[in-house]
Amino acid sequence: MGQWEQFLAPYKQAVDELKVKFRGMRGQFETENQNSPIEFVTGRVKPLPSIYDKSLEKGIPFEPSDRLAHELQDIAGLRMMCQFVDDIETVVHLLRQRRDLHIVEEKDYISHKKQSGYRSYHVIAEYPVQTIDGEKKILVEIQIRTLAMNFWASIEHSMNYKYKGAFPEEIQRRLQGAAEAAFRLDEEMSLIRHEIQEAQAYFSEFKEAPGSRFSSKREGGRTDA
Ligand code: 0O2
Ligand code: 0O2
Repeated sequence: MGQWEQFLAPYKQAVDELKVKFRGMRGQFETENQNSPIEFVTGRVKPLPSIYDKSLEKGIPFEPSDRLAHELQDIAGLRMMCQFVDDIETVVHLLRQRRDLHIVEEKDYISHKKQSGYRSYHVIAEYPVQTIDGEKKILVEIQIRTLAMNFWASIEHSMNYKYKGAFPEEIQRRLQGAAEAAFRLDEEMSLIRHEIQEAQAYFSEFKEAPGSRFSSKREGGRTDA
């Protein structure tokens, strides 16, 4: 096994384990018929070219090392997407209570958005991975954000690839405007949160009822087959 492969193996294991655990949290809310603050969870191990870019940026030698593991906090990355801004605090609270990880830092880019317009809540945690050589503690970065924040970040991230961070002024201005529009969308949705959740509960109950077939109001709201 190559040196990098060996170095990254516990990160892969951590991402795989935490995806199952965090998706399990959502499942538990569903089983208990509660609105889940978690909409969906993704995760990835940072690809080597991105590790290379970031180590160059931070002036760290590009080689598997303790220094790299300590200074690149997002080699293992998880994302938890929420419907509403308030859910983010709920999710962070749930993470703080967990005994299988230890939070070492929190970065609130929601109250303090980045200059780009980026909003998200980051939790850096130490997570113990059990390996055949014993326990290995590694850092994981958990990004918690709304669907609207995620939409904006994904678009901006791909634009970054094209412009390599050097956006033309007009694009930068529009992206900042779009970030504010996304935030206003979050605020508007929060105002009707109760109605949205009632409708979602009704929809899933209706959809799952034996023998029922969902049909829209436009079709007369018929439920018979
Ligand atoms: P791109 O273009 O680089 O974004 P599965 O567990 O099988 O359901 P899968 O396919 O293994 O799912 O991966 P998952 O969990 O759906 O998410 C992978 C994608 O999410 C990756 O996209 C990452 O970009 C993104 N991602 C998820 N979590 C993080 C995170 O914490 N940090 C960062 N930076 N990215 C994250 P791709 O496929 O690599 O494409
Ligand atoms: P990728 O491709 O997603 O992995 P620090 O050392 O704390 O000063 P660092 O390590 O850059 O700075 O951490 P920071 O700023 O908390 O951001 C880490 C990750 O947050 C980034 O990882 C992105 O995933 C996301 N992020 C931060 N700022 C932005 C932004 O302006 N736009 C978008 N789309 N995402 C952002 P990477 O390694 O940059 O990228």
